[in-house]
Amino acid sequence: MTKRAPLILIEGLDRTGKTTQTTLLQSSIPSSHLLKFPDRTTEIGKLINEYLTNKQLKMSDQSAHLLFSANRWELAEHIKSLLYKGEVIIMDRYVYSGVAYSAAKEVPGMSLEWCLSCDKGLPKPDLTIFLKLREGGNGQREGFGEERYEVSEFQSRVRQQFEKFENVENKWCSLEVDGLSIEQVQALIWEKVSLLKDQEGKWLTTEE
Ligand code: DGP
Ligand code: NA
Ligand code: NA
Repeated sequence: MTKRAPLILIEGLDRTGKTTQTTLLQSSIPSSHLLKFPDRTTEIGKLINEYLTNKQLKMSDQSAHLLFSANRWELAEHIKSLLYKGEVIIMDRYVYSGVAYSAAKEVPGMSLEWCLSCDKGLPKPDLTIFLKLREGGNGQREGFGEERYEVSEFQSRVRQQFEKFENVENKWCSLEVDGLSIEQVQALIWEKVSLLKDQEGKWLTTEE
C-alpha cells in the first residue's frame, strides 16, 4: 500500500468561519491545497449554485443530494493524486455537510445511511474539525439568509445531524468558537493539525 499525505477537513454550519479558517490554514502549510465543496465552478457545480441561490428553483431533494455527491466524485481522482504525491489537502466542507444538510430535510427514505451511501469510496479525511457556534449564533453573522439553507430552524436540524458524528467518528474534533477571535480559532486548529505531524515535524502518512 502506498502512503499518502493527510486530508484535513473543516466543517460547520453556514457562516461559522470555515472559509476564513481554511484559507489561513492553507497559507500556513507549504505546498498544500485548498478545496471547497460545493465546487461551484464545474458544470455540476453551476447547477448546485443555481439550486442554492434561486429559492424558486424546484428540484427533488434526492436529486439535489446526488448532485452534491457527484460534485465530490468529480474531484476524487484529483484529490487522490495530490495526496499520493505527498501534498496536504485542506477542505472547506465535504461528506459530512453532504449528509448533515440532506438528512436534516427529514424526507422519508433519505436516512443518514442513504445519504452516506453515495459518498462511500471517496478519500477519507484524517482530521475533521467542526466549528461550533452556540445555537442560533451563526444567524447573527453577516450575510446569513441569502441562500436556500440559511434559515435558523433548518440550521438547528443540520446541527443535530452534525452532532451525530461527534461520538462515533474518531478523527473528529469539535471546537466551540463562540466569542473567540479569528486568531484564537486559528491557534486551536493549529494545535489539532500539529498532531498529524511526527516529532521531526513531518506529516504522518496514512494508508488507504
Ligand atoms: P457554502 O458554499 O459552504 O456556503 O455551502 C453552500 C450550502 O450548501 C451550505 O448551506 C451547505 C450546503 N451543502 C454543502 N454540501 C452539501 C451537500 O452535500 N448536500 C446538501 N444537501 N447541502 C450541502
Ligand atoms: Na453558505
Ligand atoms: Na463558507
